[in-house]
Amino acid sequence: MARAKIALIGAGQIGGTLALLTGLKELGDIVLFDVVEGVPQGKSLDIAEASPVLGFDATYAGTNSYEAIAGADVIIVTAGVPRKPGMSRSDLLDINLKVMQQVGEGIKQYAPDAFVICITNPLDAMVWALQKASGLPTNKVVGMAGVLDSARFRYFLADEFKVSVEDVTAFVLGGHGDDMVPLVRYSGVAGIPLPDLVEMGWTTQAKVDAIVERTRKGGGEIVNLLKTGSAFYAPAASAIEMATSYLRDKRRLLPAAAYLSGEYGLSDLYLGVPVIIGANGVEKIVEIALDANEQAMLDKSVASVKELVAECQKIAPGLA
Ligand code: A3D
Repeated sequence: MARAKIALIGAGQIGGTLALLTGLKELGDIVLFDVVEGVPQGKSLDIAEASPVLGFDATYAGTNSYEAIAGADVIIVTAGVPRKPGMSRSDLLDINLKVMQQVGEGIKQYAPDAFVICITNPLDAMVWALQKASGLPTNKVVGMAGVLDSARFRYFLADEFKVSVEDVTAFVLGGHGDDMVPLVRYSGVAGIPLPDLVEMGWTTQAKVDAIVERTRKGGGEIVNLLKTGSAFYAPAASAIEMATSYLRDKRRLLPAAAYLSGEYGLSDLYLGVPVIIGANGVEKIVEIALDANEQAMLDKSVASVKELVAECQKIAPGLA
C-alpha cells in the first residue's frame, strides 16, 4: 500500500520538528514547504540523512512551490510569524491572515482532499480564515491548541502528584489564549477527578488553582524563557497526535479548534471543544455539560475569539 503524503506548510521551528516526528513515527512521506528558499530543502536533507541512523523510512522533499503538495493526505500549517516583542495582537493577525489566504489558495488548488491542521496564531481566528480561504469542508480543517494546552495541564498535574503523565487526563475548552478554560472537574488521575483528589488530601485547592493559572499562561512562560521564539516541541508533538488519529482512523477524543454549527449555542466559529478525529476528519463534536462558572469562563473566551474573527472579516471581507 502506498505511503501517506504529509505536507508541512512552514519550515520554521515547529515545521522542522514536525518533519522529524513524522519520519520517526513513519506516518508517511514528507513535503516541507516554505517561502524562504533553501530552508525547507536544507531541513529536509538534514532529516533524511538522519533516517538511516534513527532507523525509519520516509522520503523528504523541501520545496518553495505549492505544486509539490499535490495529493497530500494531511497538511499541517505553521506558516506565518510568531508574535515578537512590541508586536500587537492585531499586527500579528494582519500578517498571518494574509499568509492564511495564500496557504488556503495553495491547498484549494493542489490538495482539496487533505485533512488540514492549523497551528498558526492567533489560532482560532487563523483556522477560521484558512477554512474559508481553502473552501475545504469544515470537518477537514481543524486547529491544534487544546492537545497542547491539556498536555501542559497534564504535565503540571503529573509533577504535582508524582505519578506518570500517562495516568493523568486533563481537558481544556475554549479559545487558545489566556482565557482558555481548563476543566478541573473533567481532569484527574486514573479516573479520579481533581476535586476528589483535593478532598482526599493529595493536593490543595490553592495548588490546583496555581496549576490552572500556569496552564493558561503556558505559552507565555516558554516565550519568556526562550526570548527569541515560542514553544515548538510540544506544539509539534500535539499536531502529530491529531494527524495520527486521522491517518490510522483511531477515533481519538481530543480537544481541538473545530467548526461549530450550533454546538455550544455557537455557529460559524472555530473554538476549542472535544472532538473525535477519525478517517472522516472531525467525526463528532462532543457537547459536555458545563456548570455556571465554567459556562461564564467559556463565554469570556468566546467573546475574545469573536473579536478576532470580526477583525479578520473587516480586513478580508471576501472570506466571510
Ligand atoms: P517560525 O519558526 O517563525 O516558522 C514560521 C515559518 O513560516 C518560517 O519559516 C517562515 O519563513 C514561514 N512563512 C512565513 N510566511 C509564509 C508564507 N506566506 N508561506 C509559507 N511559509 C511562510 O515559527 P514557529 O514554527 O515557531 O511557529 C509557527 C506558528 O505557530 C506561529 O504563528 C506561532 O505563533 C504558532 N504557534 C501556535 C501554537 C498553538 O498552540 C496554537 C503554539 C506555538 C506556536
